[in-house]
Amino acid sequence: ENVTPSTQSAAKEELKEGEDLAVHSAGSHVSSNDAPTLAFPSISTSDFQFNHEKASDIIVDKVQEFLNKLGNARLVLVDLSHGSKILSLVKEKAAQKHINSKKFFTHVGDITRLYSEGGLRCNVIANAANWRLKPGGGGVNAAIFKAAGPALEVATKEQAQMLHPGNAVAVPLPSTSPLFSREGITHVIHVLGPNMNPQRPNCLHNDYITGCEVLRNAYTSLFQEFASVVK
Ligand code: AR6
Repeated sequence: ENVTPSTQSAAKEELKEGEDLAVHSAGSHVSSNDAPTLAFPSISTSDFQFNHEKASDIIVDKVQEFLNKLGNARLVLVDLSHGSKILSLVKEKAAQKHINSKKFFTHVGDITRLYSEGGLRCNVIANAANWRLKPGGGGVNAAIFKAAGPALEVATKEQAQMLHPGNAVAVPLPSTSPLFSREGITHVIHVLGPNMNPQRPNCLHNDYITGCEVLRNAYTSLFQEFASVVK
């Protein structure tokens, strides 16, 4: 498996935290000494077909820029498999830049099961959304709307009807949502990234000058929304 010692120990630490939590505060997933944590998927690199090398540079740049501004908050890039190319690229580039691995790390698992299956406590998750902010469509968007139940669609409509590429919107999750009660997630931040897939709306047809700018804006907007949620 493609697991570095640092991610292994981070994972162990998370599991330990998870165990403590289960013993000491069953039912409540948030305790006062928790560092605010945002888990986010790699925006645009699957269904939207954005180049992984370019995306990984942008993720690491934006993480580095925002970690300083976010106090003790943690950022976690999540993907489903150990073979994830974007996770390995980001891990490698983050290490090269000596980014603090306690404040930024990668995690393999389902973003809708971070606590229940991964023992990782995150209070906010990001979604790689579509412009209509609608459920379904596959990928992480379908998974998050399904796991959150109808409450997320209702709560999303109260915040926004649509998104422009490069923008993000934070949605407070009603306590009736299983993502709240089971996983301890209080907000979902929808992010619309640049699209390079000709089968999807607003395709940029390989214009990576615009694409990179839009992806940078998307992460800026995501991390700003996270900052205002946890402030
Ligand atoms: N947990 C963690 N990561 C996941 C999960 C999951 N359950 N599911 C997918 N990923 P994508 P995009 C990873 O395609 O490229 C949707 O249909 C995946 O491996 O979800 O921005 C929307 O409605 C990849 O690394 O988003 C939009 O129309 C990352 O999440 C469109 O796709 C993003 O992959 C957005 O395309």
